[in-house]
Amino acid sequence: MQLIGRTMSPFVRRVAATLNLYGYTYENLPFATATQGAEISRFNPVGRVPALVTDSGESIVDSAAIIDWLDHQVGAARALTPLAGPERFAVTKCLALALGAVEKAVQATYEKDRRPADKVWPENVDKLLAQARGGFEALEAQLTGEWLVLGRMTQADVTTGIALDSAEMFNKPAYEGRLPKLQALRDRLNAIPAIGSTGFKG
Ligand SMILES: N[C@@H](CCC(=O)N[C@@H](CS)C(=O)NCC(=O)O)C(=O)O
Repeated sequence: MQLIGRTMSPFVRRVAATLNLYGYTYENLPFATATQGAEISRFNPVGRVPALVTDSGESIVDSAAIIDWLDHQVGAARALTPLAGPERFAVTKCLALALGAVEKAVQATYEKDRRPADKVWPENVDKLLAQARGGFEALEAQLTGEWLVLGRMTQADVTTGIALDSAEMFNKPAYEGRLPKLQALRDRLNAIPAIGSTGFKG
């Protein structure tokens, strides 16, 4: 399989970590969204990462669709998101918050760094960061035990840890002193080689 995109993207990274946790080997094609849009569009007509090219040559786009496909490949006993029932909803509820928060964190970075200086709208950067913090703070409030839900590591934990890593990589001061429990969870997750090894290294 081929994973398209750099693990600097939290969406790519959560797919990379999930592939590792499920024991798949894959080739990473680390195309950059800012400079290699044409290459990325060969795999995803929407021009975004990640895309996953399966062994049969099919390209699946969007981290949620890719991870759902992988979950069904490994089956209910190993899937990090339960395939059905109330347990699935418990995980997808957290995923919506984590993905929403990190989408806002990414948008804040695009707003700041991808526009000509005179076209940056600082109030919008602040709004986007406040939205990102809102999502992470809701997850912080929910974390009362070792894991977010179901008393075991699920995709909710994997994605939340990766989302927080990315948000802090983009803008550490924005989250300082607000998320101690999530930061501890993230550190424990990064100690798992399948997850920690996917961290962006430049
Ligand atoms: N919902 C998508 C979001 C993917 C996404 O926004 N990827 C960003 C990289 S972090 C991207 O490709 N941005 C380039 C663009 O939108 O032009 C997913 O989960 O895969």
